[in-house]
Amino acid sequence: MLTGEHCTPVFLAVNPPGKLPVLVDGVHSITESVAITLYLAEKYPDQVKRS
Ligand SMILES: N[C@@H](CCC(=O)N[C@@H](CS)C(=O)NCC(=O)O)C(=O)O
Repeated sequence: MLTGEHCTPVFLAVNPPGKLPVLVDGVHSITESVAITLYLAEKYPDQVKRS
């Protein structure tokens, strides 16, 4: 963000609102931090630490 990379055409092609974070996983492009967290927890359930 400090360099303005989130405003470049390459980044805006991935996430038009220009917001971070974005997770690109193969054909999937996921925005919103909560959605990314849920996606990763579902993809890697063995890595989820439960208290
Ligand atoms: N609700 C979004 C918020 C995303 C957001 O506002 N990100 C900020 C950085 S924390 C951002 O990209 N700001 C750049 C801008 O608005 O130009 C999420 O949880 O991912």
